[in-house]
Amino acid sequence: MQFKLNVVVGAAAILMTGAVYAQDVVVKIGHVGPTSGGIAHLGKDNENGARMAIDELNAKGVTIGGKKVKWELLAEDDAADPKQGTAAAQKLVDSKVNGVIGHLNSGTTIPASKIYSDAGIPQISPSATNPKYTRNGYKTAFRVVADDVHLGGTLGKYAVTTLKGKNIAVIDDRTAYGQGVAEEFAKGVKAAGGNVVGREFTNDKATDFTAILTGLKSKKPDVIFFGGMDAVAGPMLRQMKQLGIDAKFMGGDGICSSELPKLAAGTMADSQVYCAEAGGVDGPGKVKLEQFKTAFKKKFNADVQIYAPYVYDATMVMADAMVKAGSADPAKYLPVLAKTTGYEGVTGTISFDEKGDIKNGALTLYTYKGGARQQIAVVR
Ligand code: ABU
Repeated sequence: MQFKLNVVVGAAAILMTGAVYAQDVVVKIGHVGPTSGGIAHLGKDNENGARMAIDELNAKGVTIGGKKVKWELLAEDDAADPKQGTAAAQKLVDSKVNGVIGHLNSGTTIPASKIYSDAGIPQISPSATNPKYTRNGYKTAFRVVADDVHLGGTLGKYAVTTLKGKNIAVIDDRTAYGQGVAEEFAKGVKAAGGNVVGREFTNDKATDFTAILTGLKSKKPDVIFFGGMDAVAGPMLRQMKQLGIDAKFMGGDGICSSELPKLAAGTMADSQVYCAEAGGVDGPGKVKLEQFKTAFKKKFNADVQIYAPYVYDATMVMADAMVKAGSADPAKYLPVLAKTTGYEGVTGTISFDEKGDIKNGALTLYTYKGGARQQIAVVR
């Protein structure tokens, strides 16, 4: 006769089934993003990307050092607020997570990275693009997307050489991401011989842009770039329409979501908006990304917004390093994670450089037609 007994001792669960004896280890992966506030739809998208990876790892029955692993997701909300971001980071450190995926915003990711570094806990951001994140010398900080230098510079050049922008205006939301990407965009415009005719700013919670847009209208911009997120870009597009400004509208990855047409309440003209995701894959590798998007839709009954595939890859890269190291102890798998080379994810090939940045990061340019995001090209 068989008997079954579960004994839980600390983080290890011992399962005895007759003559079979197996020991499970519990690996805790922290995830942080804004699941409340104006960009909660992006935070939930990220969290679902992590959940997808964790569920798959559990279904596969992954072993580390010969022991079957039970993967746990500890999801925290930072509301895109730097203070809540550091509080969430400290909570995860206190919970003894083995690694962290997040945060979503550069403004939360950068201050939180010190807390993870002090605790020796590896952190991979799937979406924070401000270059400073990986330039503080923290060995625990990684990202799987390109940075704002690449993103803003490429979009600045595109505005001048492809969109033929003559009078280009720049607005940002004064966040670590928005201001940074806007500055890189302006540099890219100037390097390509373009003309920045207006430079304005708002904040990441603003809803009324009438004064800024009215001021810019007199400068007759043919392109307006916004450094910020889709929740602000949507109302800005609505107000551009109300004020009769028919300029092209550009932004970085923060506006490049599936949700943007809804946030703009149907006021976007076809091929009016151009943006870029700070990653991407082309050619045969794209099949895996499409399969991911289909599976994601089936599981969560929602389209991918922007970053979910990057969160999925970040989680899988972290798990892969633990498996290769034969340990989920941060001190043991961190050196293996840092040496990640040629990991084939759904978002392309992931290799880290000495700073923790992705090597040879791609960008995917998009426009919107018929209320849907349409890919233009993947560029490096
Ligand atoms: N990369 C765009 C959104 C996230 C950030 O704040 O960097």
